[in-house]
Amino acid sequence: MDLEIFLVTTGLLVDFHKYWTDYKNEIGSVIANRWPGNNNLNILTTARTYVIRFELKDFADDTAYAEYRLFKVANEASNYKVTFSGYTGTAGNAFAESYGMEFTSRETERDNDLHYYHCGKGRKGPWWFKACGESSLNGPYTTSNIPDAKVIHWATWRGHHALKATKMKIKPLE
Ligand SMILES: [Ca+2]
Repeated sequence: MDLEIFLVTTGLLVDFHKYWTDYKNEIGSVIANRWPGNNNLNILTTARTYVIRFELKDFADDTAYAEYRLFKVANEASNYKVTFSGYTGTAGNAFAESYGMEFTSRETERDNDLHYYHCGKGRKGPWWFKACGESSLNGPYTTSNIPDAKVIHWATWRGHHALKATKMKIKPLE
């Protein structure tokens, strides 16, 4: 089975700096700039065992990836806590910081990260932040390689420099 595309950020079609209920449900289209909904991710990853792969492209069109097994998103009562295991890839293990973290979105009452700061608000895009962590793929899209922790980034690969395109893909393990 081909990998199912989970999130694509390759342009400015969708503003991902949205609220808890937006992320709970689907954002964007199936074709591009999409978040499938945290409830859907919980249902999918509870029913079967999934692999997740992050595919990244910088503004020189270089690419890298990071892959994890046993990707699971907990239910809303657990604030969509994310767990996974292992790491393989070429982009570095930036997502390790997010292990066991709950989802944080922009509202004050949805600050579920471990920083005194509100990472979802400060980084302008919801994510499984820790304090705040080395990855952020729902941040503001930019058209050049600017260095800024608020942009879409994967710190173990290109530091806090903006990425041109990202994809998150999942597929059942078996
Ligand atoms: Ca916080």
